[in-house]
Amino acid sequence: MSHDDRKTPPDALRPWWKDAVVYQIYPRSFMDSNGDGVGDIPGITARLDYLKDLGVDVVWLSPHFDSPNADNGYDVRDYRKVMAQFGTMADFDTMLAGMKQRGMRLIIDLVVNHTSDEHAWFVESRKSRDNPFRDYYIWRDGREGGPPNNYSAFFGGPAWTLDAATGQYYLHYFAAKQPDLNWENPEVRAEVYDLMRFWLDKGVSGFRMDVIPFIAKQPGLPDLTPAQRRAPQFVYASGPRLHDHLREMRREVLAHYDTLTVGEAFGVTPDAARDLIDSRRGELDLVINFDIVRMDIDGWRKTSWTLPQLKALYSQLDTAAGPYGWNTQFLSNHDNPRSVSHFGDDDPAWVERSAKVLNTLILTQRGTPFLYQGEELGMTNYPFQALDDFDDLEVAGRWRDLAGRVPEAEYLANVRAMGRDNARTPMQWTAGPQGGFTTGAPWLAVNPNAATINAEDQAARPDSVLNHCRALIAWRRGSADLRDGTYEDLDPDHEQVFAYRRGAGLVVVLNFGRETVRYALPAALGVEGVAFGAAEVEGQMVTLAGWTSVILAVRAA
Ligand code: TEU
Repeated sequence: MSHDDRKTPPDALRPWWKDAVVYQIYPRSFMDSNGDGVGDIPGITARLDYLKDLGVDVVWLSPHFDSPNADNGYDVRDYRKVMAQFGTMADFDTMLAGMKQRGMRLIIDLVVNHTSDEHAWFVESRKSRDNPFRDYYIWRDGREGGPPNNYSAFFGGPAWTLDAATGQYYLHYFAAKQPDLNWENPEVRAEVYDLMRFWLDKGVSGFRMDVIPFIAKQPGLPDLTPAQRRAPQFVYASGPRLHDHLREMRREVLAHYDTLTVGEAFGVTPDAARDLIDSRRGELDLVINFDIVRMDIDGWRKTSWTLPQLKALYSQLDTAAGPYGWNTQFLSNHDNPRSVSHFGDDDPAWVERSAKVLNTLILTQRGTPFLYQGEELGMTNYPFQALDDFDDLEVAGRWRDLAGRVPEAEYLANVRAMGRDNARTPMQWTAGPQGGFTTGAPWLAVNPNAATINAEDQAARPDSVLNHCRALIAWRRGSADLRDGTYEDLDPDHEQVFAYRRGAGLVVVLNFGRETVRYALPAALGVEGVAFGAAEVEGQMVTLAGWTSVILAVRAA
């Protein structure tokens, strides 16, 4: 019997997460229930019906653990404790129960490349060279009065900090307050597996794994070459022991539960990602690939992108996943600008239409869609005026490296476009004070456009971005072609139209510009009519108004 490589397994064997729609919550900015200006877990619980109504199957919750918040929770002080600002463990249990009642699952953020420097392990580790926890982290002697090698940290400066107490340096790929764990130490791995079981036993359905490819370090930690220094993530993500660690984690923990694991694959090319998500290898289920969201960034500089380049990336990712892999589909998250400002048109006259086009793209590509909070409303970047308006440590950290070499106005223009705080401004629930996010003073300013872009208004308007998302998610459930059909780009070179076939029966056509386009579909496809959306169709000719999209039913002629 011949085997068709493009077929995914029959339904009974099909993992639930292939058909799921995932929604990311950044808890600090989602909903504040107690007026302290910081989002919290009871706030999430209060909005579960909103998520259910939208059609969300899985929530990915950014870190909710006890943390001194050097990096908003991506610096964990205690993995078994809930961040006090977010509530209590009882609040967490109530939230999880509420999700289960509504048929939703929860995945949490596993941040185990590094801990906070305030984690008990590091507090011990730095005490003396012979402390039992010394080997939980990566300590080295300096070299010629400086750090052990030339690694740089993502948030500025070297990736090594000298600790006066013992005269050695510790490694941190991110901030000095985020020391990297030593995954070569079996005790560290056992601790991580244990904390994973703690949360799985509570009923969470898996993990989004923060910079997981970075856990395996390069043997001997050799210096980076000048070329590698421009993008050290590719070196940090390719330590030889990564696959061993992930397979051990699967054997020890994940194989005993029904989970979804999605690895943040910063520094992993689509081809290298293939092994991580190959279902025969038992490593990860999905990865978050950076090629699309970082297609127009070079270091800290925003460059440009074109539609043909974007299309090439979608095809490349689809091919790279191969028959045994499955992709994630997303255009933003808490580390990237708002998708409508990045890939759409956030001019007030076009923001709604272009947000609908982008959400259609996310929800109709082959793979599991991930929506980031506010994306279902078309929330935009924030009009930052000065470097001081940013809270993110990355903005100040990189500026320390660049000041004096780069004009401040130039740096500001780049972080305005690409800075992470664009995505972290509070969720816009209403047109009222502080967008209905808090009754107090928000930790980060609410976008002034909450007056016109907010959930309350959009819930009441049938043609809103929110209702478009909701309808498409519901429609997608009934479409095997959208959930599982093959992907084929029908016109890779077109500068304004993105047209692709999904399975045998559907073609998606997206207009990425303000001008109306008349677009002819290939003669070999018989157009049967509009399946979802609205457009004028005459024979092979589709007329799409500026920033609109349509899904057509087709048959091979
Ligand atoms: O981010 C990984 C990461 O390296 C980048 O996305 C990062 O945000 C930076 O812009 C690189 O220049 C993950 C988390 O998603 C991020 O929020 C954390 O700050 C980071 O890891 C450290 O835990």
